[in-house]
Amino acid sequence: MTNRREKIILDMDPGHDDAVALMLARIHPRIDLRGVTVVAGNQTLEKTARNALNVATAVGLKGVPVAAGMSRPLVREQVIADDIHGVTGLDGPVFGEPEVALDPRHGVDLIIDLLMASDGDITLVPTGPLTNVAVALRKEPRIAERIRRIVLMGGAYQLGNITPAAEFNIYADPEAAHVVFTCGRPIVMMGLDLTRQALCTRPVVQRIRALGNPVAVLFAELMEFFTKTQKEVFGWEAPPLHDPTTVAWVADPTLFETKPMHVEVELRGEKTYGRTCCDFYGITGNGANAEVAVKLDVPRFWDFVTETLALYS
Ligand SMILES: [Ca+2]
Repeated sequence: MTNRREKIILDMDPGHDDAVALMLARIHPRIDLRGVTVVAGNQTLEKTARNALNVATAVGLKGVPVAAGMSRPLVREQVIADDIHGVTGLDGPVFGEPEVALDPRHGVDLIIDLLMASDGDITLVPTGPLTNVAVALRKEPRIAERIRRIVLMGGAYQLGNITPAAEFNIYADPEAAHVVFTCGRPIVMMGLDLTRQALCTRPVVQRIRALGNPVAVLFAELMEFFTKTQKEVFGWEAPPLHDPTTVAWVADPTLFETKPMHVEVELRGEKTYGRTCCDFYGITGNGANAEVAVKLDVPRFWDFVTETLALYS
């Protein structure tokens, strides 16, 4: 592995697991966080933007623009995940007034500006619905060739979580996901098949809380609420920590096994709207358009998260 820092834009809808993704991206020595864009998803844009500023303040984010993007999906009616993330979208901890302010630019324009000014070396890391990325691709198609790759949390080749067929981020804006999966750039997909291996158990939370720094304590507070709702809705004893797997892949892909697959988003199915149809066995003969994560090295992943959060003082 080289020592090169990977430039990323984190596009998120915080969200408990998005918050942890930002904690990792802000401080990991292999990650060079160039911008944070916010999208409606787990909650309305007003709330996800506020949450992004709260977490940005908590992790001491400085000199990195945070911009609010799309407030609605492209075609479908809006769906949110307040059953999982609460009324604020980040229920649990109590935040003061944020010290980080929103960049005046629209999130879509921030994505376009950063990519057009780059040497094609920025990885997009979306951890919410793909509305911002899709609109950026349509508004300025020249960005496509400048995207190094897209490492996203979304979809599933097995079971969904918002419907039996679909995962929340894709279901919340299937048409946007279609734009992204057909954009022609390399995609790494962290679907539910992978993220359900990243179960944030009580010993994991205790180990991280014991780090004692304010970010580690915030992690523990977030996970206490997240554990409760994931148990109520899905019966999980420990919640899957979906979004941080994206940042972990960028920092250390050896934590994961991936499999090339052709991924297509279902846009017309009555019961399957928003499903990522992943051609696991290559039966369509369509070439792969994504590396789909299939296996997580669980102990090393939690070491990665713990060691990264230990970098905070
Ligand atoms: Ca998210």
